Amino acid sequence: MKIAIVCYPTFGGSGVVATELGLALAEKGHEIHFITYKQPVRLELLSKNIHFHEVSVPDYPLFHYQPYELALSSKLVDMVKLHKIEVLHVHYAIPHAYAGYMAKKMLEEENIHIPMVTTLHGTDITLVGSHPFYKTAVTFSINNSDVVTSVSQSLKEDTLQLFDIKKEIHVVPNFIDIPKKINPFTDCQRTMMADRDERIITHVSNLRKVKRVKDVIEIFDRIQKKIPSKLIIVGEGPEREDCERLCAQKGIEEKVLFVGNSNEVDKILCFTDLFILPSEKESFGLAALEAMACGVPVISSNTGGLPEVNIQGVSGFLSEVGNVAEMAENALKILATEKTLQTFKMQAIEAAMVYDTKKIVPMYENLYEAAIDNSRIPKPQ
Ligand code: GMT
Repeated sequence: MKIAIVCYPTFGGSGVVATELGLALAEKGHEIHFITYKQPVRLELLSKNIHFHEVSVPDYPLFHYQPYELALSSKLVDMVKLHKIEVLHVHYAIPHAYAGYMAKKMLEEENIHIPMVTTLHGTDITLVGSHPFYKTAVTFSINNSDVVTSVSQSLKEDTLQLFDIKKEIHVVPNFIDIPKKINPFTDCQRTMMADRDERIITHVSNLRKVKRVKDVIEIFDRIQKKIPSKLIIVGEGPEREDCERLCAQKGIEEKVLFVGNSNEVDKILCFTDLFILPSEKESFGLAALEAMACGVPVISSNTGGLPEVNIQGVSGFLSEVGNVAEMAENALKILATEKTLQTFKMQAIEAAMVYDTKKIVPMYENLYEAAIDNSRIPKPQ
């Protein structure tokens, strides 16, 4: 199939999922066209089946806000015609589903019928999409997608509760290439990060309020009082400065490393003993799944889709949002002995296997095929 993928090219989870999906589909022989404003961070243009088309929005003094949706929908029309694209897959409803719908309509004028698959990722529904400023347009673009998917059962339920949805929502969970994750590094360079007797604890996110990064520090503070340990915080975002200040106030700044955005998350996970994700909201928690696939147990909140990924007492533990005392206690349980830690590490990998790329990507292929078949059937006037 010839598939166009629209996504955010940055470090966010939705862009990562879209890129990994495109790469997996290209490996299976599909022709993939990424259409976005910058080359996605995880995209390597080394395959004949992968194409990248940049959307540019020229500056103009009249524009207070740049009309990105307009430029994107025009680009989509041009690329669909030029490359004979058969299906459009937009990731993150805002504004991609809206721009995709406009492209579809423009193409219909020329008698080209292309189905649009919209994947809902989380904040496009829970934090941003349901805001009164966007809700009408988001509802419209979901209801006018040919196929709608959500990355977890929990996100499907949130969408049905927050919006007036007339479409079926298919749950297609996020995925991970497990064989690529298991022991990819022979030398983990652990000693560069911590002393031999220290445990390494990691958090990866875009350091926004919703991730509750201060809770990560509170939990770590309790852990480091009981066992020698280091905390690595990966990612950039608005909470970073406050969190650095909090570490200094607690006198633990020497034990906490803020490493910024990284393309080497797998390397960091390779020497990590425990992952912490105490988010306020989390539609799925791709970061937790990535950790588990690398054999790292997870301490998380029990919000949103996290209980679908992190299995209580198996791959780690879940607690109510904000219950840092219980999260720290559970972390100490996992780290108590080498034997317990190894058991949780093995169990984390096993739990991650449910979401292996090979199991999930065919779900998207089936939906594309059905959508293409359906778009060929003339609709009643
Ligand atoms: O919150 C983020 O980390 C970014 C955000 C995004 O859309 O890029 O992530 C959302 O989508 C991810 C991929 O489907 C999910 O794994 C995250 O749970 C989800 N974030 C939230 O719901 C807060």
